[in-house]
Amino acid sequence: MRTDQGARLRELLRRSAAIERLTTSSLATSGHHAGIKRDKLQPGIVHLGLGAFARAHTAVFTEDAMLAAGDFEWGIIGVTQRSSTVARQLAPQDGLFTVAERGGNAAPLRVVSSIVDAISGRDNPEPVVERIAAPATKIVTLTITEKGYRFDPKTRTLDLQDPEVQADLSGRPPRTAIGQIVRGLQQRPLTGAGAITVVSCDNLPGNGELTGTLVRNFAAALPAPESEPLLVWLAGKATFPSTMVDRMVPASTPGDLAGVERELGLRDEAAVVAEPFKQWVIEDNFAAGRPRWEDAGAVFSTDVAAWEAAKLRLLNASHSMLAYLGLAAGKETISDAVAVDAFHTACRRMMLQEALPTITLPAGLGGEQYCDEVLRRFANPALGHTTAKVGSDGSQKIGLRLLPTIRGTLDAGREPRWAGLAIAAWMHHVAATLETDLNDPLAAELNATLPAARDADSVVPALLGFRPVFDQDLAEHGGFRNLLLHWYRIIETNGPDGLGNEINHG
Ligand code: CS2
Repeated sequence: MRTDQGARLRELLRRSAAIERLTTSSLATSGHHAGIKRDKLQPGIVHLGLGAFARAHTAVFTEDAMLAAGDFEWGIIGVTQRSSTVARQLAPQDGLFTVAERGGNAAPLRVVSSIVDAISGRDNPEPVVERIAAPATKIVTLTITEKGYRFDPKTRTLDLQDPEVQADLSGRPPRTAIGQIVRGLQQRPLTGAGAITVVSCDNLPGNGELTGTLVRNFAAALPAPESEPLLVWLAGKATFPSTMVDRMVPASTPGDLAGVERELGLRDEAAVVAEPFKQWVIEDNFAAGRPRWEDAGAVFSTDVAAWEAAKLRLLNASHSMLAYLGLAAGKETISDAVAVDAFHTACRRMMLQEALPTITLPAGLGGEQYCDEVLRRFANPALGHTTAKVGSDGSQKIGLRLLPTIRGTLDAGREPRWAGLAIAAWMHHVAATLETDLNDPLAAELNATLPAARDADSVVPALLGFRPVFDQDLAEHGGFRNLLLHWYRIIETNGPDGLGNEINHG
């Protein structure tokens, strides 16, 4: 047995020593090819937040747009935020990486070539500021996740008490995304650079308007001699269109990288896997030109707010719901969770009976059809999207995804039975997960809020008092509290089967 393992390990080492790393030159001899030749590509976009989503979505749309239009001035300078890993992975690969689609109708594997440079924003903030200030840069795009904005969701303003924001305001090389943007924009009049567009691609309602507000909040908090000219410049030279982005992109696993290696014949440390579906709805408000993303399938719309509300309250809300129900039932992936009939039913009812009545759908979006499509996408067994990943950062997500539906349903005099189940499942996840294991930027605060006892009567009122998520009105709503207690008790005492029975009984 041990000899077998040793032989396998030696074989693996032999093969990985022989396998070349993905680079422009190794790719040229591999039989595969990248879309755009490196010497043609000029940088035009700085992208903050170079996670798997950005690589499988924004970088792909931008490469397709450049190829379709033959306009190669929109190369992307990617900036990693909290960790430098992706910058380190892409550097020896000339910025090249693979996108492997998983599921029915998957396209063949492709190597994406729209990233011209990758910088670690944490370790090298000055070059990030320089790149944003550079005349060649016409657009800054962002996928920094909800927590990256460092804002107060109730007032939708920058959290000026956040120590990182304060440190950036005090003049250190900026490490927050908003700080990097503002310090870069502040330099643009000095570098002779003109107008610029800042495009948020995160799951936040009114993400463009919000980003504009946060940028102005940061600028206004600088000393007057700096803030006054900057605010005038921003008003005339910067736009902040809203967008709705959609593609399910799990974190790549060692198995994913090995699969890509087998198919590509080269080692790609930055490969990403994604579902075949992708969508981008963008408000057409660009101050200094843009790629022809419409040639790559993006839709320009004057109704992005409606698209975003539909996506957040239908797709993202049920994604979170499945994550927490799945975690309570020991399901590792979203596809395993949605395969539980009762969970599928609960999700569908939450969308159809509760979320849909609270939103005005954009023209061209059929409500029921969209919900069924979303459930089908969740069921993709090849994706491996983990409940742990989707369930991370709950304190940042549930207020945006589930609470508008709950408030709307309560205001209409009805019980938000299914959205309430999702909140109870989140509470259960928080209470059942020790602070060190809870993947949430407010893990310490949540833990401090929890009483020692973990029963429904202790946990539900305590977490309802957690003000970063629930406002006082909702926390004091007796019907809502009883609903959470009801579901929490069932999750806690009846286990997954009991929960399934209760859901099936309506
Ligand atoms: C997910 C999203 O992790 C999560 O919170 O709900 O990342 C989701 O996969 C995307 O928004 C799909 O477009």
